[in-house]
Amino acid sequence: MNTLSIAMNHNESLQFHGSSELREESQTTESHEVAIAVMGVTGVGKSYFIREVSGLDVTTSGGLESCTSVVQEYRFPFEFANINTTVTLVDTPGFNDTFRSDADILKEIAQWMASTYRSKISNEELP
Ligand SMILES: Nc1nc2c(ncn2[C@@H]2O[C@H](COP(=O)(O)OP(=O)(O)O)[C@@H](O)[C@H]2O)c(=O)[nH]1
Ligand SMILES: [Mg+2]
Repeated sequence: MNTLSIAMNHNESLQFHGSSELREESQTTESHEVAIAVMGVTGVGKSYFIREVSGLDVTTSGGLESCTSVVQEYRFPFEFANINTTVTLVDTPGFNDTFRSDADILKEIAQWMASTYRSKISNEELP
């Protein structure tokens, strides 16, 4: 699975982070799974963005109090350049959270990445 992250901020700009490996792999292999972590401070519009892009039922907050308290995956089919892909947008607890520290949130995101990577390895080892 390819991984990418999107960092959102209140200036309505999106920063995309991905390795060159991602770009090369996308062009040369049959890898049709992409996971994108969406990160940013609480209230910036992460859940709203995921709902608009995926068309899935994603709960957004009414204000600055956060409502995404754990990492959540939203998986949907997406056609890109005539290739059918499956995209997983990962809604992450916002930094500057009402109830949790940034370090705690970063730890949870890292744990999600590690477990996803481990499950990818074990899937590939299956016959
Ligand atoms: N009109 C409009 N409202 C937005 C947009 N992005 C976020 N919002 C609103 O801003 C509030 C916070 O958004 P949310 O996605 O819950 O923020 P999150 O904490 O980053 O997940 C919600 O009430 C959203 O409806 C946008 O692009 N347009
Ligand atoms: Mg949210």
